[in-house]
Amino acid sequence: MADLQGIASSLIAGKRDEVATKVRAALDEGANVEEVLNKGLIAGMQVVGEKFKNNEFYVPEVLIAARAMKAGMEILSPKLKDAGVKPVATVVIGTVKGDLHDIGKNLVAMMLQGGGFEVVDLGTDVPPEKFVSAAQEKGAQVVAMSALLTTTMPQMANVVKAMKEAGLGGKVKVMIGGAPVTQNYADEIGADGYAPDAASAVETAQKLSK
Ligand code: B1M
Repeated sequence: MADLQGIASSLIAGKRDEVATKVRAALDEGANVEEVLNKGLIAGMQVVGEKFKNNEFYVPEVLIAARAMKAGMEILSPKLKDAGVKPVATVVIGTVKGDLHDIGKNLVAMMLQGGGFEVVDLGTDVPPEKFVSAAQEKGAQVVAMSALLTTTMPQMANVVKAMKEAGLGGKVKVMIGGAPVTQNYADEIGADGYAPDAASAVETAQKLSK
């Protein structure tokens, strides 16, 4: 039987080569591609998220685990496409205009990928119109924004406004986060969701894309 638990354990330990070897072995043994993703990689990333939330893991451990996840995904992605496995939903993510902080945003993107989402990462300093056009082009269900500066937070409101003007209001959900951002602020600007950390961001995105 394929060692799916072993894939998860190697991912949690951040062992990139081990994850790749075990994913290949599982596929060679005829394991179902979706099962390798869900019970191996995603299951492992879920544990990483929980540990991060509980302060048992810090940013470096998450980044190393995410790198191991990526190694597994590189092998699995073409097979998933062949098998017609659809992502949970598509999320367009970026750090808002004027803001160059991307460590937290990258963590959120990685955790979302780990949660089975297709993630379109627009990078940093992303103007409202770029969020809008990417959401339209990619047929995204969620637009996710990060801001680390109190001076760039208002850009989030500008994106919400631009999305409404483009007719995406209510159709494409908006979630926001970043150190100075709060649930109150999300309510104030009419965002659909807020998450305080990368692991909770996956839960929020799951709720919003249902
Ligand atoms: Co800057 N910086 N920085 N900085 N920087 C802060 C944010 C600051 C708090 C430092 C301080 O003064 N104490 C301060 C902001 C003050 C404020 O506005 N309240 C600040 C400032 C002022 C600046 C500059 C203006 C400094 C200057 O030039 N005078 C300048 C601005 C540049 C710009 O953006 N235009 C600047 C520049 C930089 C660097 C380039 C040097 C570098 C960024 C490198 C990079 O990101 N590639 C940097 C850094 C590293 C920091 C600190 C030290 C660390 C930020 C970080 O990466 N944290 C930061 C001080 C601090 O926080 N201790 C600071 C780790 C990261 C994992 O956490 O990003 O909060 P965080 O992400 C978390 C959650 O917030 C959440 O999940 C993540 C994981 O749990 N989250 C989301 C984030 N996005 C989310 C989205 C979601 C959901 C959850 O849904 C969509």
